[in-house]
Amino acid sequence: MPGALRLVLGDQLSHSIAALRGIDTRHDTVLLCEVMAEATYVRHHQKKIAFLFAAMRHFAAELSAQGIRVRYVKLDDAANTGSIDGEVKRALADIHLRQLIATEPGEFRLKAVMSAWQSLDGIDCQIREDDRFLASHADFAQWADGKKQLRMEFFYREMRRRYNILMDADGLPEIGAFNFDHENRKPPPKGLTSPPRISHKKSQMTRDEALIELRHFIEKLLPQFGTYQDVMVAHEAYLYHSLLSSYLNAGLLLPLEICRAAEAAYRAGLVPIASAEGFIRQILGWREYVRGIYWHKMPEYARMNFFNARRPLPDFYWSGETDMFCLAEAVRHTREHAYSHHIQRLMITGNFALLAGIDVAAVCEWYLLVYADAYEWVELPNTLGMALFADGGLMASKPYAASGKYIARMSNYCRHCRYDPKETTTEDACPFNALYWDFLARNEQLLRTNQRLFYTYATWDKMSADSRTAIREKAAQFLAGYTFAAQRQPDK
Ligand code: FAD
Ligand code: DLZ
Ligand code: SF4
Repeated sequence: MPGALRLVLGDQLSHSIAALRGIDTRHDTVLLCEVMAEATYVRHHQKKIAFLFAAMRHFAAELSAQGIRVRYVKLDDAANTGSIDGEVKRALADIHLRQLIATEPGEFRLKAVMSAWQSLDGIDCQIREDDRFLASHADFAQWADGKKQLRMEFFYREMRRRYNILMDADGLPEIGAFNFDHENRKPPPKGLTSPPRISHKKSQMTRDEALIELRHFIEKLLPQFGTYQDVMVAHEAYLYHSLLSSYLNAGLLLPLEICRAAEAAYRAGLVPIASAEGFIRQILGWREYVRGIYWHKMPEYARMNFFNARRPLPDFYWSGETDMFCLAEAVRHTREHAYSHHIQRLMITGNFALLAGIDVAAVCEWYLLVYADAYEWVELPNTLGMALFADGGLMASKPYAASGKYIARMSNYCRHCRYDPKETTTEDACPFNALYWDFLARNEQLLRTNQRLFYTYATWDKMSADSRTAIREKAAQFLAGYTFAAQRQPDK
């Protein structure tokens, strides 16, 4: 039969997706399939699966409404083979199609499966590049090749120039600087709460609703985004964050339209430069950068473990049952909303795992499992590279290791905690303090030569031998007192 089978994966729900381009509505069929293999390769959070399946069904309905023939396979369809590979082959055979058009996958594990379609007997298969991303694999490789160290800031500057975002008429960065990060590190003022926000039921998500959330964010929250970007407040899960990552990663919103909307709000005088720039940097900079690193370095990247961290994941990552208020709070938000904001992911759960030397693969699996926006291409570099420094500094110039003093400065958590962030070795001392120094001492051979840690090691050197011993004993005592579960996962 003439016509092509056009595959749309669960995270490719964009009407402009490459696989749909040039569609012949008389002869082509679009395939979307809910399959067990994707739903179970890790035990995704229930909210993620509910959101994605609902979004897939709405997307299929939108295509049908445009007169496009859609083959939608539900998870419980009797003939469902349980995998994308199986469903593609079953559809090609059922409809007698000889052409297959797909968009490359986001995750590495599907690459080989999809490449094999190119050798299917009698099938003309095209795997198209996913051009929703703003840096192609070739762009990233060209930028990265020959560089000893990769730094997001330089990549981001190129992206700003290439897309002419927040640049002035002379081709220079708006207001004379590419980066206003120094204005985004303020501690939380007393009484800061999350502003009211529109939140659609994830089970009813469509692009139209995602656009309403985007507009609400740009108008009401973006003006303060920069100021409160790095703060953490007890009982406030969202603060001024956009909550757009799930929609963006599934394809309901596109990165460039979000950046342009933020830029337009700045140009209209509605949003200060530090907020617009800080927000755009996350999407045009960090998001593209981590995706570039992932595809540039996989599959070796997933096996890296610079510090040889092997300690099992503590039980409290699942239960939230710990006296450390910051960790209990981050896990509570994660369990309730399948969300926690960036600084909680990096400086609370990530920082603790780094300091305590938790097994890299176990931590990466936890992040992939608990968040609604989790896809390996974005989760892995953020966890393995940024939070755990397990790539030895490819992504970050020094480990994001911090003591309780940082958490006390950037949050009000410590006021709710039984521990004291000013103490290091006393009975009620904050565990992060001894763990911080213990981490630096334990990994001295690997880290002392890092120029950015020069003053940190100088401080350690100035401590008396007795103090150093007491700190290391405190850390050992703390770690020995915790239950470390071997890969326990939450009951769902
Ligand atoms: P906002 O704070 O409003 O930021 C706006 C947007 O910028 C986000 O929606 C996101 O698309 C993008 N962004 C911000 N920071 C990053 C970043 N570091 N990398 C890539 N994109 C970024 N993000 C995911 O989308 N999926 C993940 O699985 C994921 N895992 C992470 C694991 C760790 C250990 C860390 C430290 C970060 C992780 N991030 C992940 C990045 C970031 O934490 C989330 O994108 C963000 O918290 C999503 O919430 P938001 O939409 O409210 O973000
Ligand atoms: C995450 C996910 C889940 C849970 N289920 C499906 C599914 O049933 N069908 C599908 O096409 N995609 C699903 N996805 C998203 C895929 O895992 C994602 O498309 C691949 O990881 C490629 O990036
Ligand atoms: Fe976390 Fe330490 Fe503060 Fe308690 S005192 S909330 S453990 S940083």
